[in-house]
Amino acid sequence: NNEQAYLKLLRDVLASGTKKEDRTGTGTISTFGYQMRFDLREGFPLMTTKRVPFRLIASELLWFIKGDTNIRYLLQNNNNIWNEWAFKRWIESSAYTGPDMTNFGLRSQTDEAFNALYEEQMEVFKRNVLEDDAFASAFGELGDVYGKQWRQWKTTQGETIDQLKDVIDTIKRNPDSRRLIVSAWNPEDIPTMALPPCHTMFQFYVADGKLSCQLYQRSADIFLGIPFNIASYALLTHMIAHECGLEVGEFIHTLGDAHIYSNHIEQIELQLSREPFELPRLSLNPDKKSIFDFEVADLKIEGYNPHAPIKAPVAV
Ligand code: UFP
Repeated sequence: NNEQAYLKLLRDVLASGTKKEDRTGTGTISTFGYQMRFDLREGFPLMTTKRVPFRLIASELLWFIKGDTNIRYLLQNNNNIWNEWAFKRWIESSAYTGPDMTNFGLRSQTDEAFNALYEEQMEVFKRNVLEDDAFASAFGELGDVYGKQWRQWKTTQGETIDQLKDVIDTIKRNPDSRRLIVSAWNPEDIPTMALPPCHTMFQFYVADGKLSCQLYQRSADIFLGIPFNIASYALLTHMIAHECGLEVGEFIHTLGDAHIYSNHIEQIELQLSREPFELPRLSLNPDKKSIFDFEVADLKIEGYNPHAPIKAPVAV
């Protein structure tokens, strides 16, 4: 089934990846250039060899689709996946007066006393973003990340381009187009992003009444990031197919620097020792016609009975 493509990626990079240092100081095993194909009609590619939290994937995708770049919406949906990136900007700013949080990602994993301090500061940070409007606009903001580029790409003429709406309109009007592209990679805006986009650009393709999507991802944390990214783009493809009256085709995932962090190896061995179960199905609220109207409750996963979750430290 579809999950095998991902399990093969884990095995391939473990077997033939090269040791490579990285920005976070963690160390990786890495390969360059890799492709997986998922036939979306076979089931929804939410991995079953470890539990992957669909709720977080759904709220993050809706946040992108809204064009939102502030973590407040995510926190309101009890979604903490972007916190570290915003937190980093706060502790590096002159407004921060708490204890030294330099290099918190690595230190919180090895130093228990530091970790307690870090968790306390993170709680303060989250509370401020949720409750204080001025703080939220200053430090909940991640800069010109995905939502901004998808929905409000700045032009040199001082206007904005809604790439997502435009691509959906073109799929409806001219499905044979070979220009069905959304790009999040905006070189001018990279310096003002908390994290330069990992999922860099995607293209749609319509044939035989089916909508396919290919994503180019420049950098891929194979254990923690990729299962999220696969489910997220599979969900986006389903939602756009739903709006355009098309069936779903394939999701094709093309990776640039595909890496396994050195502190994820044991977790991967555990995952590879497990047998995959049947993939779940996605159900979209049929009363919602436009992807811009969907809310978290309109996106449901059915028949998801995975193995237990596997925890691993995230490299920041
Ligand atoms: N990463 C992903 N998927 C994502 C995301 C981040 O795999 O959706 F936002 C990982 C890739 C890499 C790190 O390990 O986050 C980003 O670091 P860098 O910018 O140095 O590539």
